[in-house]
Amino acid sequence: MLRYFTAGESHGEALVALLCGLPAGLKVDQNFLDRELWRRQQGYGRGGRMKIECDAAHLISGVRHGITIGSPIAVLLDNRDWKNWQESLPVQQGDPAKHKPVTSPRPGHADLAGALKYNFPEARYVLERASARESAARVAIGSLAKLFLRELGIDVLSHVIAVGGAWVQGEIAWERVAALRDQAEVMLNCAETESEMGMKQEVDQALKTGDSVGGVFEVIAHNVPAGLGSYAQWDERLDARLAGAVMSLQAVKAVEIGAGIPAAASPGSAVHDEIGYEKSGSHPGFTRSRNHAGGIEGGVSNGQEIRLRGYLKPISTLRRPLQSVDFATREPVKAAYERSDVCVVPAAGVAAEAMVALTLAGCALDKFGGDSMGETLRNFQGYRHQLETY
Ligand code: EPS
Repeated sequence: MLRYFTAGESHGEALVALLCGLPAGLKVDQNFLDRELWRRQQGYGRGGRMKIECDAAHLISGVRHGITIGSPIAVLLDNRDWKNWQESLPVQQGDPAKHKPVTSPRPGHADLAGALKYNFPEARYVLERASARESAARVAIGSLAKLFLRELGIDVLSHVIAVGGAWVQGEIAWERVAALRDQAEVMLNCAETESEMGMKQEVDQALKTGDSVGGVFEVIAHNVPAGLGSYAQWDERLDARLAGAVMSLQAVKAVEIGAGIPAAASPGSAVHDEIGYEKSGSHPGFTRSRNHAGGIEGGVSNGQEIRLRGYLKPISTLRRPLQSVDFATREPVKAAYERSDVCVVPAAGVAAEAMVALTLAGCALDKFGGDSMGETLRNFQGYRHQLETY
């Protein structure tokens, strides 16, 4: 069973992630981990914080001599910004005059709900943990899940299909999304140049007006075999597990699998993916006319590409703040403003890749088991053989 946790506050000393259940003997490529962390930090519309941070995964347990050893993996990510917060957010009591309370909650942020829940008089502690900074820790362990999935031939990537009102039209093929992975500079991680320029204009407009802008990313899991997940019990359904995993990311307000949203308004004949069979050729097997199901039917992967989309609300910290109330006086005031991002859709896509990879790795380990990679791969090959000779 694959289990994971994260800890850490946005302006604390470090983020920590703990991943338990990866088999022993998986090669760990440090450069890959750090590249994934770099990818999450990119994108047009990020704020000043990304000029401070330069995320790197410090593996402190569970990996020796470049391979996993079956024990829990702990990863540490330093917050470079910590040096600017040591006096205002010390672990010990410190000097209360130097604390930085957040005195008016931002609509859309966790500020008010969190303060009410934990009975805090202001929102500092709430936003420190609710912050999307935490997603860096998920990317660190998600990249380990990706390395595991690679051994099974599975690859997971994202691309941006909308920022504000600027949308990509039609489906983007896997190869075009894969080509984005190695880009040296990331604008909006969009595979279509013209749409990306439209997206950039949406961000520019938000920058100019002191506003923020959301959008949609798509995550594709390529080469997933049929049979991950199960319809046998509600919490074993792959679509439910993926939707929950991606929805858990900061600012995601909706998750769509395949053509989920338009399908609701279409007749069944226009939605379901007709089944064929290819008898000849090097890969005989079942075929599909299209992939409206997004690679999942009945909560089980069906052998098609898994495609899911995350819908991101605009960032809730606004330079031109909305109306709020002062925590202490209850008088109307503008919501708090601290340095912030204006658009984070590409970064959220990378974090969603991590959540999809962790979910698929968990499902694969549920199915194939194994304490060592040799054992897992042997079981996996046996299952592949079963599929190929079905
Ligand atoms: C965030 C606010 C900003 C973002 C942060 C998420 O940080 P700061 O308050 O330090 O300017 O940059 O995201 C990250 C630090 C990150 O690594 O993604 C928030 O309030 O959610």
